[in-house]
Amino acid sequence: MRKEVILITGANGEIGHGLITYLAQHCSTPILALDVQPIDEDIAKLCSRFILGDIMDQMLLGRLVGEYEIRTIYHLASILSTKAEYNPETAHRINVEGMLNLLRMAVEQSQWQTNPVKFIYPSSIAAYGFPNVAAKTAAGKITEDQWTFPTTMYGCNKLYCEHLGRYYSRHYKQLASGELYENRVDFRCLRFPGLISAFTTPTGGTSDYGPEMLHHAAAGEPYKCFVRPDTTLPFMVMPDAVKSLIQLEETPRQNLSQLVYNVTSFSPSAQDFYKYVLSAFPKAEISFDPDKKRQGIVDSWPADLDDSAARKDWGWKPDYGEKASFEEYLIPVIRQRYQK
Ligand code: AKB
Repeated sequence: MRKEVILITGANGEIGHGLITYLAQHCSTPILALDVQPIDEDIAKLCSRFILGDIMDQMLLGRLVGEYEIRTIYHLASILSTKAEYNPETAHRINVEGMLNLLRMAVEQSQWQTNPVKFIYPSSIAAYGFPNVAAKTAAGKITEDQWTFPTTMYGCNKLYCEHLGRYYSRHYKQLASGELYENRVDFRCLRFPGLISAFTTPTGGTSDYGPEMLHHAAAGEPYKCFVRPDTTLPFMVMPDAVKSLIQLEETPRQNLSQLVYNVTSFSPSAQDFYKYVLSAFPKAEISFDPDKKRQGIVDSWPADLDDSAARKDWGWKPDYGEKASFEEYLIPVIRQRYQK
């Protein structure tokens, strides 16, 4: 008998930490964690097994199909927007070919099971692209199908991977005879805003200025913010990001009218971040030193998202608005962590 598991790729990343912590407390299905980096001890102990391995390794993924009955895949592994610009072709291989490997594995798994494998994929605001700040400001809240003209390799990868998910769930090998590929894969995708965790710091992203400002201030380190004070992006704290992943996974398929959903919570400017950080850490040394090129990426991303489809179809609502995110989650938890 193969063992039933939930597979999490990119398990040692920011979302992986939050998701594994939640699942270990609330879900009885064992967690199989995969990452190219060794996993932190505190989450390793919450997993049934950790594999130090690469999503590009098809032999490894093939062996997992033989060994496990994978019910749900959270495919979190990805090269983020800033890092991807330093080596776009490598990022493309990891983000797109890695996704293909996982989708192929999910279809293969689904053929052995009564229900298709649920494939949960975090996409991003990077899938959008505005030509300039004026267009971004004029657009305000945008729906899933507006302004999908990404300017970064990461954004192009995310948008294309959303399409791959749709292809693998609805059209994979559509010319095959009989019912061989009827039971394909149950693909479900969230477009996340910038995420902020009180426990981990992001690496390689462009929405990183928000969380970096906060963590540097708490650690007593000076910070130069690489965007202008008026720069605005949508954000969400990690507990809400995890909540949205779980809620989307649990929603009956028939309630989902689309494959890709925006989710968001609040849209602070970098100046708003600065104010919250300074009120909690009055001695923080924060300055603004915009980097023209990274600023350009942030200016191409929306200031706000219309997440009404998620609210309507599966009752999405964040627990933390702007004030609660800072005052009830980020600041108290971060303060406690850095005091230790
Ligand atoms: C990044 O900045 O690359 C990510 C994202 C917005 O998806 N945090």
